[in-house]
Amino acid sequence: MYFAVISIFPEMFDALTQFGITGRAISNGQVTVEGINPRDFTTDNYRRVDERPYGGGPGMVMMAEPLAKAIEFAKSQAKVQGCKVDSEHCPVVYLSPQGETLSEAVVMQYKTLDGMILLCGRYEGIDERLLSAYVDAEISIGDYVLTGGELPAMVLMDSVIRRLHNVMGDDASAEQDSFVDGLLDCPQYTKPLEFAEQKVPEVLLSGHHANIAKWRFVQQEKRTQARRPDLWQAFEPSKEQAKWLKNL
Ligand code: 4GO
Repeated sequence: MYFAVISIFPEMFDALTQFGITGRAISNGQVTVEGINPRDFTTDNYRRVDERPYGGGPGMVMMAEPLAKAIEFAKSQAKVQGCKVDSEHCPVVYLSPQGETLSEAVVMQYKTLDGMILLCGRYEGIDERLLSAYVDAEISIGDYVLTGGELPAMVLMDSVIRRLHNVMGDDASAEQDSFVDGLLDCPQYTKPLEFAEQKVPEVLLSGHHANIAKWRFVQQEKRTQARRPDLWQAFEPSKEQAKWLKNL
């Protein structure tokens, strides 16, 4: 999968590309990340990408033209990388608080793409005409404001990359975590057997796989009811889970 990141701070993406599972997915060649700096597409001596807003007010706005050139370059690179370059196969995605909130459902859609071109704003944001002419989708990672779109872009990339086939060490582990079946995760335990006067639950030492599966599901149910009643309301249990719930 190909990711172009358009950012005046492309080095920030080292945090994603140099470490852990995402770093390995890139070394393996399963994922390609290319930083594209809109400053490289300016024509003035100062390499300016921002200007004062029409209508006045505080702060600066990113100008359309360097970003348009950066996006056009990103599209040519996406094609070199084997992407079909259209909004269906390799969309231009703008990270902003005005976007659709990222969820595991959105991630599952995005993981099927050839690639994406991620547009990271700074300052007060980007000239609206650039957005209406070039942006296919707008994503938010939550209801708060950040100083730039780079961290949200990395959040989106991480959530998509870990869902790609063969990226996680254990294929099952990506299937097990929170939200995949619509519930929060169960508690996890490892060595030692006792810590801070708390023992590991006996059932996890029993080797009885059916009992362990049931216990874990009941823990998920308890947690989800207590912490996320909205998720519990929407949850549809499997046949086996329905049976476990009846026997509580
Ligand atoms: C995205 C971008 C928050 C998000 C951003 C978010 N803040 N909640 N800031 O996903 C344009 C200039 C937006 C700074 C950017």
